[in-house]
Amino acid sequence: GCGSSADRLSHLPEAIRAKVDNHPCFSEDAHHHYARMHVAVAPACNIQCHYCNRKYDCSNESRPGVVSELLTPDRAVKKVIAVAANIPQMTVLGIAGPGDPLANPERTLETFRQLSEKAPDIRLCVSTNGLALPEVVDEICKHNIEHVTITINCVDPDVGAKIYPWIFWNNRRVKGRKAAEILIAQQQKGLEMLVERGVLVKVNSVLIPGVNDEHLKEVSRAVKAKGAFLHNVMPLIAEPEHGTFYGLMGQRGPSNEELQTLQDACAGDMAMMRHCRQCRADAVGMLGEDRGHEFTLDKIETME
Ligand code: CLF
Ligand code: SF4
Repeated sequence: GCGSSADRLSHLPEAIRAKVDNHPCFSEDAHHHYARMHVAVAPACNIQCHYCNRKYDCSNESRPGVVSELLTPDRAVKKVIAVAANIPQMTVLGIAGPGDPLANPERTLETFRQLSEKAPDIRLCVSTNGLALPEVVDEICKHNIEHVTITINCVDPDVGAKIYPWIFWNNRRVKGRKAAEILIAQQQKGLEMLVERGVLVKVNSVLIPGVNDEHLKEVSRAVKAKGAFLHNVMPLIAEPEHGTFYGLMGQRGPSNEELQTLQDACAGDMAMMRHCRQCRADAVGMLGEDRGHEFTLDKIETME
């Protein structure tokens, strides 16, 4: 139903409500009052999505065609502390790229480690394609990360083979259906491990018309059954300047209507996220707002 925002959260257990009531992505209501920021510390990726253009930010969470400025963990921490001092609504720090945060475990985990010490009030959040997730779950929990997003575009390797040409796995490149099989297994395992440890998991799915549109209902059912908290179906953004869908020339993105119809079809007991803004990997501010230009490193130096 469409009750007030308080009603939307009121069915949740208190412990979960406390984790989402100021997280702008995990609670639709919170995004009117609270801000997030991202630091772009993670350049590498361990898979290839057909919809990715490596010159830009990871399209699993980001608007394609955007290049974020890469920071070292030390500089990123400096930036977070400066932004927190200037934007009191900033409650969440996310790492979402520009590549896959968990394909850069030293850089990502070092940033979290420092922040959990120096800024313990800021909630930490990370998004990933899931391939490296199972092996870092315990480390993630150690740094008090309560929110994780996994991009899951399929649970069927035949569909996956149309989305992922290859993955990098155990020091070699694996292609085709086999690659999709490994990726899917890792994503599902990571999801289970996080749920077991009480981490709230959001699943992002990129809606690719003609490739996984019909299949996403099954994805939604599967991740809900495993305990995902929220499902965020995002449109593939196919822009000419971003290059064509690498494996399928002329691939289009969905219309607003197609996106909404699918979101409605997926909506069951698990909440659907409908307020995602496909942020850049260095976004700062309320969702849909980007104040990153106010906090470039040279400006931060002069604030100190
Ligand atoms: Fe960032 Fe993502 Fe955490 Fe939010 S964004 S890592 S969950 S703090 Fe939010 Fe931006 Fe959509 Fe992501 S609106 S792209 S869902
Ligand atoms: Fe690109 Fe992100 Fe896919 Fe990696 S996970 S290939 S960065 S879209």
